[in-house]
Amino acid sequence: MIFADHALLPDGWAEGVRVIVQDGRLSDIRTGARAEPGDLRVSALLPALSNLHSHAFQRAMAGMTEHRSGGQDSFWTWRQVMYRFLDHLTPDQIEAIAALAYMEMMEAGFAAVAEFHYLHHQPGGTAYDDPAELSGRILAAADQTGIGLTHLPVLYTHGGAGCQPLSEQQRRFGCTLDRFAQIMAAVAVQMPALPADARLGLAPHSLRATSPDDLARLTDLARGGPVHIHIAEQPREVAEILAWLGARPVEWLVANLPVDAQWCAIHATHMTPAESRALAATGAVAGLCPITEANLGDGPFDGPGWLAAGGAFGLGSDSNVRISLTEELRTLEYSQRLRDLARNVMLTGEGSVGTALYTGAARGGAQALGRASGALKVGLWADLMAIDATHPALCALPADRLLDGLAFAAPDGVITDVWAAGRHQVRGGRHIARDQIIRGWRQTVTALKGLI
Ligand code: NGQ
Ligand code: ZN
Repeated sequence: MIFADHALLPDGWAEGVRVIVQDGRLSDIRTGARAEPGDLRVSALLPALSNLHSHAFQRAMAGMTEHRSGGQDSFWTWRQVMYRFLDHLTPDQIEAIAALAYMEMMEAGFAAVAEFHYLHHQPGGTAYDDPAELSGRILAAADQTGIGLTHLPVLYTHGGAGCQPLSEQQRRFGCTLDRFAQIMAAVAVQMPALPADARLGLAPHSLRATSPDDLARLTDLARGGPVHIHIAEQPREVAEILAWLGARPVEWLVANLPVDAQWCAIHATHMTPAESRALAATGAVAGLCPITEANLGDGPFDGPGWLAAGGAFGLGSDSNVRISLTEELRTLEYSQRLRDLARNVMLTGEGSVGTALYTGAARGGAQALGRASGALKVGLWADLMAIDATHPALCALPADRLLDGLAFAAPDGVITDVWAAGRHQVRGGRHIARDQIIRGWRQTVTALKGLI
C-alpha cells in the first residue's frame, strides 16, 4: 500500500491517492483517500518511465571521449574510439558496468530499460561457448538491480552501407542470421529466470549494418515482440543509404518493412517532413536520446513536425554518458528552442510542457518496450516514481506545474522512490544494492582506466 499526497492519474493530478500493488501490478487506486497505518507515504507519485535505448557498456567510456587529438572529431571518430574500448571488455566487466548503469537509471527515475545489445562474441569474433554468454550478463545485471528489462539482441551482419564486410573490430558484433537465431534461442531459455515483466525483442542494428535480405528474414523471428532499429542519425548515413538503396533511410524503411506500433525508430533525426508523416502514421515510436544526440553531434529532432503528425516518442539514454531523466527531458525541449528561437515547443495546444514531455515519454517508452506500464492504471505493472514536492526546488509550484519544475528546475535529488513492477528498489533516493554495485564498479574501472 502506498499513500501519495498527490498522484498523476491518466486524467490529471489527484490528491490523497491510495495505491495497492499486488503481484507487481496496480490492483487498486483510490483518490480522496486517507493514509492508513502501515501505508508507505510519499509526496507525489508518478508513473515511472521506461528508458527505451541503452548500450550499457558505454557507461564506462563516459568522460573518455571528450578529448580532441588532431582533426575535427565527429560521430565517426567517436565510434572508432568506442570500438577500441571494446577490444578490452570481458564478460565480468560488462556485467559490472551494466549493473552500475541500471542502478543509476533507477535512481534517475527509470523503472525499465530496453538494452540494444550487439556485443555477442569475444574481441576478434571468436564465439563464447554459450552463444548467450554476454546477453546472460545483461540479464544478470537486470536481476541484480531489479530494473524491468526488455532485452533486444542485435543483428549485425555488415560493416557499412552496401554490404561492406565487417571490420576486424566489428567482428565482436557480427552474426549470420542462423547464428543470430541460435543466440535468440539461447536467450529465450534464460529469460524465465527473470521476473515476469521482462521481455525479449530484437533489433537489426541499422540499415548500414544489415541488408534488405537480412531484414526481410529477421522480421519473422520477431514474433510480435518489440523491434528496434537505429535510423537516420547522421547526414553521412542518409547520403550512403540514398546512394545504395535509392531512398533515404526512413523513406526506405517505411516502404519496405512491415513497420508498425511494435517498432521503435531510434534517433530518426534526419527526416524530411514527408518521412516524418509516413513514419508517424505507422504507429512506431521515435526513440529520442537527447543527451547522446547532443554529445555525438547528431542534430536536433523535428519535434514540432512529429507531434503535428501525431507521432509517438520516448526517451533513451543510449551512450549513457550521463544518466539523468530530468536532463533528457530538458535537453529535448532545449534542442528545439535553440533551433526554432522559440519557447514551449514540445507540445500541441496549450498547457504544461513538462507534463506533455513526461506523459508522452511514459506512454511511448512503455510502447517501445512492449511493457504494460506508462500510466497509473489498474492492471498495469506498478512502475512508479515518487518525487518530493516539498523540496525547496518544487514547493512553490502547484501540482499541475510540478513536472515543469522537475524537467527544468529541480535537481535529480527530488526523486525519492522508484518501483519496477512493484519492486521497491530506490528508497530515499538510493538504490537498495548501491554499495555492492559501486564496489563491483570500482574494481572494474580500475582495470579500464586510461585504456582509450
Ligand atoms: C552504437 N551508437 O551502436 O553504439 C551506435 C554507434 C553505429 C549510436 N548510434 C555505432 N548512437 O551507429 O554504427
Ligand atoms: Zn544506439
